[in-house]
Amino acid sequence: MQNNGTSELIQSSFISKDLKAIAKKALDGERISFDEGVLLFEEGEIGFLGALANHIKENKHGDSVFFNRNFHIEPTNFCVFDCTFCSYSRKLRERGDYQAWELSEDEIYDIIKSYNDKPVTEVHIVGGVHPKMGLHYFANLIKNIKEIRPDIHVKAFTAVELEYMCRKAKVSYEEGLKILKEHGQDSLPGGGAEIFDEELRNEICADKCSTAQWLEIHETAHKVGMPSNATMLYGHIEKYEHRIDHMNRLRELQDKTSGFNTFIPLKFRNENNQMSHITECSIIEDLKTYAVARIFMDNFDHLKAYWPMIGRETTQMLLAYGVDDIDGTIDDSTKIYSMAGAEEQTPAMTTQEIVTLIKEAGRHPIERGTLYDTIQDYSEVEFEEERVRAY
Ligand code: V47
Ligand code: SF4
Repeated sequence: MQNNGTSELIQSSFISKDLKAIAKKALDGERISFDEGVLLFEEGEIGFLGALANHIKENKHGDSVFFNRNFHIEPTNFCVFDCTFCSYSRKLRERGDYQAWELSEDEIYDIIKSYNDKPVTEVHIVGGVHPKMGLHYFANLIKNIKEIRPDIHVKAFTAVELEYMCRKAKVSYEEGLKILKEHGQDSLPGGGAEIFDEELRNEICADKCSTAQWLEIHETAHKVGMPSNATMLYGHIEKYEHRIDHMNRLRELQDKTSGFNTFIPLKFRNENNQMSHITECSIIEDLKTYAVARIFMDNFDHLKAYWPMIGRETTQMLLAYGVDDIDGTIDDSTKIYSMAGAEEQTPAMTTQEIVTLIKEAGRHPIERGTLYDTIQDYSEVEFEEERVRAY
């Protein structure tokens, strides 16, 4: 089925023969190749890419846009690694810095308890890699969190944290992940992927888990029954072929395991880090990156725009470029992007605000669980006090 003018795309005289051939493939549900992905970046203008990506998105999900009610816990921002794009971490020697923290176990439980009367369904736990917080500490932490809040989905620990935990505890990834699963961890977030090209990875995050380790940890998680997400850090020193290479490696792993829930491109933000000399990419580049991701990653069901990182208005626009998910209410519980210069200094949206944001873009808001089970369809829900905006 072709809609929203997509059939005209393959007839337009402004579009090259090669792009038309790619559009036809994508519209027929055929997978596009590495070189075709690169060509989309190089030659596709945003109207063309948006129409194609939107067609694919609507075939998968109609005009639904998913969000969840969640909050983050970041146990610490002390980190043994030194990623050049990171604005968030501090070295242990910087103890006392006003922007450094390490939460005690009780502080973490108090955060969980503070949500006791709130209808959140997910807690996202990630942080810096602290040498004293190991596998058994975190396993016990998750067990206690689940005792306080048995119904909550625990999405925790990037592959970077997991690689370090397993290495220090001298267990295989499979053993480590099984221990965490037995203690109540439900899934893995997508962080730490950055950019898979080994040469670039060596330039921006040389000392943390390698590409091969990131992929192996996610493959193992899928094998032991823990689904996961995948991210890509874009808009820094990478070129288009590196973005396609990154997406291609994920597409190949997804063919093998079907364990990824969603793909999340993350725009590099340049404040307060060792890469501040790099200018942030344009909004056009954001739209292109999401659209090409939607077209290229045919075996990923969902494409997420993480609004605290990219901003609310760009998020709304991305709903026409293949995005079907905008993460959650967050509740001012993450510091990763505010410290890197994102507009959202205290990211939090009420359910009403997130629903309004989606409705303003002409879409149907659906509250989901972490694994995309529908919790509530908000398309017909009227809030007592609708926000009014003068246009
Ligand atoms: O891996 C760090 C990124 C990631 C910067 O799975 C930066 O649902 C831009 O992965 N500019 C961690 N990005 C966050 C993450 C995530 C976020 C939301 C949802 C999910 C999910 C996962 O943040 C890191 C890195 O790629 N990051 N610094 C920066 N200056
Ligand atoms: Fe540490 Fe993660 Fe920051 Fe890298 S991105 S320095 S692993 S907190």
